[in-house]
Amino acid sequence: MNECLTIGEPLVVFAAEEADVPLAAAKHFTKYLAGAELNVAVGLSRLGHSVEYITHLGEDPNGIFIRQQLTAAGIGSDNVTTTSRYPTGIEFKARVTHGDPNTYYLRAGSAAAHFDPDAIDRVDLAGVKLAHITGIFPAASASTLAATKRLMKRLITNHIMITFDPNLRPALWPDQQTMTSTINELAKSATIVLPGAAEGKILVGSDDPETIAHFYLDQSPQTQLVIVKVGKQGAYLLGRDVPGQLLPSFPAAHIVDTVGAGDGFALGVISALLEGRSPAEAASRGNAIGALAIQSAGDNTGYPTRSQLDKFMKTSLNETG
Ligand code: KDG
Repeated sequence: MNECLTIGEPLVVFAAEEADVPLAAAKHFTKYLAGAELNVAVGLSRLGHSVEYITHLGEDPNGIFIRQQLTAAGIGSDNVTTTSRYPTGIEFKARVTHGDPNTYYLRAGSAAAHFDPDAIDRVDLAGVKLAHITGIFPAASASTLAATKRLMKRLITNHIMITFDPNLRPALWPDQQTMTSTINELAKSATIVLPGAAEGKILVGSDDPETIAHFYLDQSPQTQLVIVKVGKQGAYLLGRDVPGQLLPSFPAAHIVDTVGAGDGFALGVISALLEGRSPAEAASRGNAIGALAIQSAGDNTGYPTRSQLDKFMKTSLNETG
């Protein structure tokens, strides 16, 4: 089995070429692979880590595209099942020169949303060191929520580290209260929680990083570390044995597209931890990959190779002293 595992809904994203026009007016699109957890898997594999992806794909051209991309990226797909009954999810993404782009999804009732929770019992966990879970997959349907809970239970029983990114998608939840209580409940099973400060405002009632970190550490003995993404300021880190500290962000030469930055952050944290780095080094690498992610149009196309990462971190740290 691979050293890392993740479960999620893969998407084909059509990213508009024309900048600063509404999606309705865009005529030219480039096709990319997307999906928060899959973005992390793509980045881990690019950095030389072995990773397994669990999902359910439609037997349609988009499902075929995703499978080809998984193979090309070297991601383990023994736990990728298919169905001819439901379609693979699709996302359309606008292009903007400032801020976050509008997105439009065709994912309700997708193949991934019909993931069978019983499939979790067949996942081989031997050798898995870390599993990455986000709040997107459990939002897709009752069965994906059940599957996520079942997987987290198995991971805890097998003493496997869990990183959890709330990745709030309000449109996928029936209401904000359900979203908040379910996400916070899932976070209780995580070893490391990776919320954004703006998400903290919704989930915890405060965007103060220290308050958010204390909330997640206090609510569960399972949680050892919280790293709060604080946008341009970087990331705030607090753990049971780790004093609170703010790790500064890395400069981005230019911003092309902000989507995928949060997954890039998770990728940096996870890859560094798998390599035995300290929590502070992990958060710093998260900041670095977040900065690289926003310099590229695809959701995961900006994630670095090992040499690109080393060069970027060295150059940026030298520049900032
Ligand atoms: O975090 C990036 C993701 O938002 C993107 O790749 C698509 O999974 C996706 C989603 O739900 O938005």
